[in-house]
Amino acid sequence: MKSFLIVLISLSMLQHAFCQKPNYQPPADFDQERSGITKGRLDTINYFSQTVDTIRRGFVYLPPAYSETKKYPVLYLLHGIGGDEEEWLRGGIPHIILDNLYAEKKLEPMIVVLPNGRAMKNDRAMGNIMDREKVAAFATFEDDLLKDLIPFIEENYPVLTDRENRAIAGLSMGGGQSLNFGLGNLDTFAWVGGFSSAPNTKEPALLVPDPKEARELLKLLWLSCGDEDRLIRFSERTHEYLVKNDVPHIYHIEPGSHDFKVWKNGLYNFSQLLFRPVDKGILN
Ligand code: FER
Repeated sequence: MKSFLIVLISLSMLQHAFCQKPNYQPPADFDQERSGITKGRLDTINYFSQTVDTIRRGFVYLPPAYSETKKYPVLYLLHGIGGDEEEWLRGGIPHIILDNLYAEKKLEPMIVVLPNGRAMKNDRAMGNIMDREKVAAFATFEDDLLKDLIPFIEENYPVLTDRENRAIAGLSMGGGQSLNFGLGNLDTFAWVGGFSSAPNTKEPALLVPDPKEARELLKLLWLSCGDEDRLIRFSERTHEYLVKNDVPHIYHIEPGSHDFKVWKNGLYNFSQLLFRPVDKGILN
């Protein structure tokens, strides 16, 4: 009887160990618009940027059952080099993915901000998007975000303003920005996600100069990429450094290239982890 119990307990522990790592596979209909569910609301915002000295446009997605008498955590969600503040809405349909997650009660209510990450007067994704000046504007966005956009959101929406209630994530160029700005400002962000992060990602030792601080302050650091993405080494080298320096994170490589299939899946999975206790068993 005793050995039977020991076998039973060992088996359940083994199963527990194997079950902890999710496979991050979304259900087939995760991005299909559903009828009969309560939808969130999409606002257009226009905020004055001292950094760029102009009025800048963005979007805010409010959760279903949004109430001004509550206070919400905030996710800043950033686009890529070929996009602007509309890129996620056009290709990544975060409003639909998140509406569906809310309907299934799989998401902490949060406000999602979709800014334009090319912080310059003409921030349209036109002409040569690889122009030095335009690429540099993605770095300038750090100041716009911290000094102009975040204060605007905090003045105009009912949001929680501590670091543990602020997340940043993005795709490609926006993934690099999220890693650079998130890890570079741990007093502001506790949740950081990079989907297929681009060459603008700082090299690991500059990105995480103080692994102990990162270990202590980060709630969650998520890195994902498609296995056929030509930019995979920017995620890979970051992951290797984090492993070597013992900074817990999620490193998820999935079949795919540099496209919205991977980014939508990144949002689907990363968003569900936000603003709630993280099971240490899923971390690298
Ligand atoms: C580069 C290749 C790709 C680069 C940026 C990207 C700044 C960004 C891609 C994207 O955002 O989709 O050499 O340099």
